[in-house]
Amino acid sequence: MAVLTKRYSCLILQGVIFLYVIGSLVYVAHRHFNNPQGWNPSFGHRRPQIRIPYNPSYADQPSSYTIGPYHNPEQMVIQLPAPGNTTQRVKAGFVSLVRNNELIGMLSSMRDMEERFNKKYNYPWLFLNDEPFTDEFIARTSEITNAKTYYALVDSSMWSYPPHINQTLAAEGRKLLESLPYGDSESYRHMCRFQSGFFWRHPMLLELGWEYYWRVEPWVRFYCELDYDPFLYMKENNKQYAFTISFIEHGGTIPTLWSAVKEFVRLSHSKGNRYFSRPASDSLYRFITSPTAEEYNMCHFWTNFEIARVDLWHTQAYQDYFNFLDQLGGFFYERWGDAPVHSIFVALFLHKEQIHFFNDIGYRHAEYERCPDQENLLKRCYCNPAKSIDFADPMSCLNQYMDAQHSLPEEDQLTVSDIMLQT
Ligand SMILES: Nc1nc2c(ncn2[C@@H]2O[C@H](COP(=O)(O)OP(=O)(O)OP(=O)(O)O)[C@@H](O)[C@H]2O)c(=O)[nH]1
Ligand SMILES: [Mg+2]
Repeated sequence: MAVLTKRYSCLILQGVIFLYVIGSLVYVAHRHFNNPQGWNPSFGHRRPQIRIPYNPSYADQPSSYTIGPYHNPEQMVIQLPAPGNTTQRVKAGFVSLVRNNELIGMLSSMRDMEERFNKKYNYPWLFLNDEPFTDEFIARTSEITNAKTYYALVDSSMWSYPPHINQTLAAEGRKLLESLPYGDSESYRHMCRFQSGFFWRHPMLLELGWEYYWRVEPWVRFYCELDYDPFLYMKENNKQYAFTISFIEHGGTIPTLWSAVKEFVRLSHSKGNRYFSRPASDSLYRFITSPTAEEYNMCHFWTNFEIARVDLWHTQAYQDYFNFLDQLGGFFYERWGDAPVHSIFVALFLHKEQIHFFNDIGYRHAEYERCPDQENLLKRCYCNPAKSIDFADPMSCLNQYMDAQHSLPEEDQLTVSDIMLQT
């Protein structure tokens, strides 16, 4: 019996040793194959893992770049500020009108903005909504940034039918345009009217006292590393308005906008308000119309990306312009968009040098994107210039923009008003 017990103990011990050896071999092999570089044969120790950081700043920010179109002998050279000035700040921030159910899209846009630019600058975010933001929206959007976040309600004084609007006519207008994008949408019309006439005087924005804002929408992309501050760039270069995509509007949504603008110029003139008395050659009016201003060519800057001075919209000229358009009711009877409303105004009102094209901020909204094709910029971007809406694209108005920036024809010696009043 004693002999038998001894033999079994010996067998069990041998089995344990066998399993231990096999187990050790499997463990060592597993670590080796899963981590061939990190494993160190001096048993039990691991070399610190060598991680090659994914470093997108593989090229330094260039000091300048040149914008085509290549057939245009007067290409535009843009000087960029030196990188790394992250101490000086402008009173500015991001503003987003957004719905609770667009939270994920908003986080996605914020993530890009924070990664490409704002983690170095920490400009605050202001979120606006015609309904109260949910706790989840507030928690998640404030978690994703180190910057301050503000949340404010847009009340019915800025988001409802003004008393002069005939709502039966407005409903008929929606029916007529139902085949066009958002043609039958009531909320889209409130949104466009708000973005045209109200966000810049929202009480929260006024309280923040920002000089400049950058409009950001959910589900947009920012593709390029930014080592300078676009707000500071605009301030130091006396820029009032900036865009990155210029586009041809669907004319069906704004059939009477151009005649309304002309009527506004006529009326203001008759009252002695010469808002557009700048020589036409100094303005960007050729971006939006022909030399004689007969028709609107439908070119506009996409406002889903917009960096501008808040007080541009506080000028008497813009307030009178907006009030006039609002009285006519085209935001509801037709479907006037904030993009053509803003673009027409800045093209007629500003000096063309006060308008800036941010070619170096790669950007995507819906299915369209802008990606710089200059080699020194592209090395800092995550986009494909072959997909960019560019000079060759019939939907783009970059050619009109560049031509308007350079054109100095004879007739442009007239003032903007002179031209608008002559037809
Ligand atoms: N709070 C709120 N925000 C809205 C409403 N409608 C639109 N927005 C916001 O207003 C901005 C513009 O609306 P979009 O629906 O993106 O309009 P769009 O850019 O012309 O159209 P898309 O090509 O579909 O993006 C976005 O930031 C939206 O989140 C609304 O009813 N309530
Ligand atoms: Mg959008």
